[in-house]
Amino acid sequence: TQAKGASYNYDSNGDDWTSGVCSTGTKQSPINIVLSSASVDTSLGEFVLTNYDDDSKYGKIKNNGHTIQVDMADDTVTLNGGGLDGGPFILAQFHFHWGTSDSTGSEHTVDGNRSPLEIHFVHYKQSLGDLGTAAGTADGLAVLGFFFEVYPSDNANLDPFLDAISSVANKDQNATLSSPPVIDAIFQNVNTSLFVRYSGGLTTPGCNEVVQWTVFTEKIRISSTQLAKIRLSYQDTSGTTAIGKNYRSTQSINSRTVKISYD
Ligand code: SG4
Ligand code: ZN
Repeated sequence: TQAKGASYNYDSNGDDWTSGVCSTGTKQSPINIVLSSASVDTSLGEFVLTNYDDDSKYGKIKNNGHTIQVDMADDTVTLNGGGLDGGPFILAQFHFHWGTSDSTGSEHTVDGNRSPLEIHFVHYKQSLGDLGTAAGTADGLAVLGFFFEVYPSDNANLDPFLDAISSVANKDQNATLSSPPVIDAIFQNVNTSLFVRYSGGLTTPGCNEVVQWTVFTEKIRISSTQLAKIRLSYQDTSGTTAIGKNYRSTQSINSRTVKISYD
């Protein structure tokens, strides 16, 4: 069983929040992805991404005290293919996970290595009607995860978005996105044919085991200076305490198989 709506705090050690808040199931997320143990599946196929590049589809950017999130303005940005079960899926929002320094931050790790930043695009199965219903249904959600990597120079494509983040530094602040979001920077830099797939859950309470996870192996470049701007995001309305870290510790793989789309 899964408790819902409990408050949580990433600043503590261990499993990040009060015991009992999350499911204690066997398909929790995130995980450490061991590439050499992944099972090659060249039949997963290409993703079909519709309307991701339409800036008018992106709604407000907000600080919810746990992360920076952008909600979609409507339900017309969709994801299909890529070996996902039961598509199409509708993009609901995207958000970020980071840490207190460049050597930490992502939720998933690859061969034990943690990236400084991970972005999650949360989609729900169209046939289930809405995010809430899908979050209570097996395989109801599809989340796409992308890693960032530190690069010596700025990724200028990210600047408008980073400016928007700075305008929602405190909890409950929100703003209208006046410029293209990170989408261009991502899809110009990452080959979406190269990914891993596993069955897992939400990484925050109640950690529902309803997610078809996709994690891309190519990374998006970001400078250390740019990363520092994201860390100026606060968990309170007065801007006193930084969010700090907002990634969950990696969970046991148990008997799950991780598929990889390429040799
Ligand atoms: C973040 O806390 C988001 O703000 C949540 O979105 C999201 O929950 C949660 O992460 C878990 O998502 O891709 N990391 S994750 O597994 O999307 C949902 C909210 O709107 C249900 C609360
Ligand atoms: Zn997330």
